[in-house]
Amino acid sequence: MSTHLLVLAGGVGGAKLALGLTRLFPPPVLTIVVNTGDDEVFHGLYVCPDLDTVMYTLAGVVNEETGWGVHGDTWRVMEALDRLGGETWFRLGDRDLATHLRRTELLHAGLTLTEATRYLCERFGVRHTVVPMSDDPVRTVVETDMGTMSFQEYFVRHRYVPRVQRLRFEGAEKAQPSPAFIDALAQADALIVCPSNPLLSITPILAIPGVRARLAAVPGVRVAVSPIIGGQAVKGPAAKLLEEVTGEPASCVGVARLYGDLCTHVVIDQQDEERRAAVEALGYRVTVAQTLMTSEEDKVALARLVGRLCGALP
Ligand code: FO1
Repeated sequence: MSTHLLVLAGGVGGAKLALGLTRLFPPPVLTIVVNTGDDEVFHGLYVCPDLDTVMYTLAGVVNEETGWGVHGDTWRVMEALDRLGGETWFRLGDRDLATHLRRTELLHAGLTLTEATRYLCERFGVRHTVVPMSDDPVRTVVETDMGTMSFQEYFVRHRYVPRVQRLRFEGAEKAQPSPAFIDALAQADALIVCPSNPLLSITPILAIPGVRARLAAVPGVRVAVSPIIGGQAVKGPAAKLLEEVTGEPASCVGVARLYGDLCTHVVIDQQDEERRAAVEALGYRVTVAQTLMTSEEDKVALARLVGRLCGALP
């Protein structure tokens, strides 16, 4: 039986599987490591979209419609800012702003991002370990046919319309994994790569020196859930981006190829049954399942399947 599961997550898809896992495993079993390449400073505030998406989802306060931000949030600050001629293309809700204010205060007081995240999670009643991939700044920079831009400019301001030529993870070469990530790399009996955008959410984590090799050395099962279903992304630019960067039509086969030696198992959706043999040909054990997570039961069901594959559940 596995006792420690290392979970890699990015935005909305990652948060959903993470929620399912937290329903099945007590806090000491899981370390949820989250991408911080999307982080950006807005209005002087330190915003961590993926960490917050996971935290809000586990706390049960996420806006289910968007997958990010706080349920029932209001926009009075954005409205006022707009009247004052401030930049409002990145929409920060009033309650969400409190998170960024507090995080920024804590960081200015000298806490690391790991410590600030632990503090915020405690305040939101999240008992499981949610940690940034690194306490050092790593920024995803997107080189496109419309110029080089920050991740959020590409994703939100330009609605991922620009054609991506290359992704860079600035600062990654000097970054260290966060302390809890280092511990989990040493202790984990299995690895779970959530159905997050492989290029935007998982590759930044893998870009930290030594991480990819140490993940590939996690004993036992290392399972990735494909976020591409029937050639399409459930949400966001994953399919478009995979096509632009790899030059191939997006599919679970492309996702599996990208993960290479990182994983031993891949979970693909039942709509992709016909691609099973192609993924197996890459050397993976393949499980076909319903991977679309709409209800809480779906999230728990997928988490149970992944937990069983890892040998952590009977
Ligand atoms: N996504 C949008 O499409 N538009 C927004 O205005 C926006 C604001 C925002 C504010 C806080 C936050 O934590 C996330 C926010 N997101 C927004 C989502 C964010 O861009 C993405 O979730 C990730 O960075 C991709 O994983």
